[in-house]
Amino acid sequence: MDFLTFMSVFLLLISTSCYGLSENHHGDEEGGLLVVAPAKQQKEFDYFLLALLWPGTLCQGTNHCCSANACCRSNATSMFTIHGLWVNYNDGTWPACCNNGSNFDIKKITPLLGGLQIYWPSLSCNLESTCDGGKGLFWAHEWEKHGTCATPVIWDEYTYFLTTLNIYFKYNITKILIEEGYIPSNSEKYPLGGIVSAIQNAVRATPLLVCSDGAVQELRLCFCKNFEPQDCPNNVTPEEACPRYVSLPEYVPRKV
Ligand code: U2P
Repeated sequence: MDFLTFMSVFLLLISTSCYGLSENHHGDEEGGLLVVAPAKQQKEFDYFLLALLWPGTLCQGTNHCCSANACCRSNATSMFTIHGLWVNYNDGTWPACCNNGSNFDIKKITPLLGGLQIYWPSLSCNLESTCDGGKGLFWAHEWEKHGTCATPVIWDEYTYFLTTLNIYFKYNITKILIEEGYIPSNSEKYPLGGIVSAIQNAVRATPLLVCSDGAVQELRLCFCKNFEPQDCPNNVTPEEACPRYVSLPEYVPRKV
């Protein structure tokens, strides 16, 4: 699909109201967080979730370097990077690996690779699991696990990555926080409520933050199927929950 065709589909989708498209289709979840089922049995998802990573926190755990690992880049990555565009059910579960015939093919996203390397890098040297039980790139994991379940809104790999980049650029969370005085720092702590309010004001929806040892590790934005922002359900586990005051560590390039 070329860019103009994509934008036409995108604009068509955003002209439809959020709630008109968001029906609750689930009903046979199994109580766990992960529901994996063959495509034919898969219920349609309820909402999108854009998961962003904070390298300043995640890269603190880096103990091995390689060229694929953005934690090892010499220029500081002082911005949220993309984890993935996920599709969830309203009850906190999500579908995964919905189309085994749709294995990741890097050739399909050639025009996007420059942007993906900067804004959607791997923060690890390890390969990730793929839906056929193998190992592959971070992008392969995200497309196969989450992207293949985004039908009927997103049907193909190129549109999955382009849509994710578009939403990421539209809601520039790093810029929103810096403008409100939430500057990456290895000494400051910030009120969680202040960070949430800054994003609510800019995006008009409530994000969800995930922490590790009191440091912001991930920030999630939720969207209706027409990509209008919606509040994220507060369904993080107690281990992932953020304290009332959080840190936003500065990225320190690794030398390992
Ligand atoms: O939170 C741990 C991992 O579970 C998957 N996850 C979490 C929340 C959610 O709403 N949807 C979802 O898929 C993510 O798995 P990954 O994409 O990393 O394999 C998340 O990292």
